[in-house]
Amino acid sequence: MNGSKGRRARWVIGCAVLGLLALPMTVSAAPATNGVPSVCLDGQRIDGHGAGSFYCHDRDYPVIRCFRTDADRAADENAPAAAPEAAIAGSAGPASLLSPYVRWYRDANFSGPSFDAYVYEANLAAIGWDNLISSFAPLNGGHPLWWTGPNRSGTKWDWGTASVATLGAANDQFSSTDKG
Ligand SMILES: [Ca+2]
Repeated sequence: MNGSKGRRARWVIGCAVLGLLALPMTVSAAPATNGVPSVCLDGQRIDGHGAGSFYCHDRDYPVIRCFRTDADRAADENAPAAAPEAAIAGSAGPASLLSPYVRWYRDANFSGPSFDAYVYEANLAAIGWDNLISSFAPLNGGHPLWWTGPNRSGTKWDWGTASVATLGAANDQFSSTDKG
């Protein structure tokens, strides 16, 4: 089994997704630059500014994986295949072993497109989520912190480990988030 995983790791690079064999692998051959997120939808790289319309996760940061349904995202997050890929990209490989600390939503009451965050997101604009978040639910006992500016700047918001269905004055204001 180890040999099989090794072969996968060599060609699963960038946005490529196992199982979508019809995709031309050259499309996503360029690995993500460390620290600059690359956003993928169904295995194809897209403009990151559109990611707020989909169901995404950053487990393989700086590769942001997006899907058209929550179910497709869940299937990807539950699949082990991406772990060696993160190591190849020279990125936060250990993050693949972690769990998400929060799911945030575009709309109030935990509805609309959403994002499962595993890592510090210093600039939500880079992943298409600047000033969009309207509700959130901590995951795995997580304690998300929020800022109205990028890089933990501006006003800080902290609800502890509570889920928050409506953000009041903080609605559509967040530009960075991290674990508390
Ligand atoms: Ca919103």
